[in-house]
Amino acid sequence: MKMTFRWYGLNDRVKLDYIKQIPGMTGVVTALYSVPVGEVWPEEEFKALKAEVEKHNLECEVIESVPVSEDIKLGRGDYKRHIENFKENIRMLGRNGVKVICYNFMPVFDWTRSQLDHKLSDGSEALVYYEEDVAKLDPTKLSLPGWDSSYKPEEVKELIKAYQELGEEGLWHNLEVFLKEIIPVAKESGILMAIHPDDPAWPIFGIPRIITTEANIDRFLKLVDEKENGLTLCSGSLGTRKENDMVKLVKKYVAMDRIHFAHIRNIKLVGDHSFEESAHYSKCGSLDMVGMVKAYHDAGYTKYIRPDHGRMIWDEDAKPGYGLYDRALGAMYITSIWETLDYVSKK
Ligand SMILES: [Mn+2]
Repeated sequence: MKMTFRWYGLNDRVKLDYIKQIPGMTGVVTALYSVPVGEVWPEEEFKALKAEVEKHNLECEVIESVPVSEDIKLGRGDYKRHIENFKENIRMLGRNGVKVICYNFMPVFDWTRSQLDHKLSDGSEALVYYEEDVAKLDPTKLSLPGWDSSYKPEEVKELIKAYQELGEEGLWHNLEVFLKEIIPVAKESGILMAIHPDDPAWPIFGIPRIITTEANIDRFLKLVDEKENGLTLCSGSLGTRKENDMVKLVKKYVAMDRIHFAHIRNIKLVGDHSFEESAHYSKCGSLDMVGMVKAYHDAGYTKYIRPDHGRMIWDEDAKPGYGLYDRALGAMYITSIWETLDYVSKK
């Protein structure tokens, strides 16, 4: 496996110099954040970003994310032009040594939480999702870090209505249209596409979400049954549903060679539709972290892993979920499990 770290570019408070100091780190996962959703990424700008990463002896082989426009997900307006632009981005990234592109197909709202600075019992702050608090939120006024914040409340209202009318099957249809266009281009470009599951893994605010369960992932993989149509298996997203047995899912999809990127993090389930993000260590949450890492290790996984969100610890002031300290601890935890498994399997 290759251990990587999400990096938000030159404006990220977490510097490449710091990331390089985490033992075992091979690369960063990044994107061009200046380009509006649906548009073509300027090649020169990407080359400059990659050169900056490589100057720090880190690789730039995974993009998270190339965003998919609402028009593509809704199959309306500019969707055809946006799909062509998405293909251009795949070709450009392939030309520049990228191996994996992460994306998601979540309508309107990216990852959603009810609070970003919930104090855990050890004094650290974590992102949490409490069902009863989410029910009280006004989705038209909601904004979380990493979301596309360019929408006005009336636009969000209109989008929510459009998705409610589209429904789950309509969303599946538009995903299939998108995949049938882009996967052949990914194949030609040497790129593995890796869809990120919906976070949390259930519909919110009455709009559909589909990359949520084992049955739905099976359906997704069959829409275009090619290796290039793969997964970013995110344990903290799929793991929000108790019935998603993460160790089983890793074993199954890694054996099919469809996991191109792994997000490994822990969460503590505190209700059927409520959870708290926790430290990576198994005992801090509900997921079997060693079981998951072992499933990758047993399969001889050579692709990309990153620790996912971290808590805010040691008075760090950073983007919620994306500070340096706790994610570095997460990376070291996973790397240490991996080394131990290497060691015992050679005995
Ligand atoms: Mn994730």
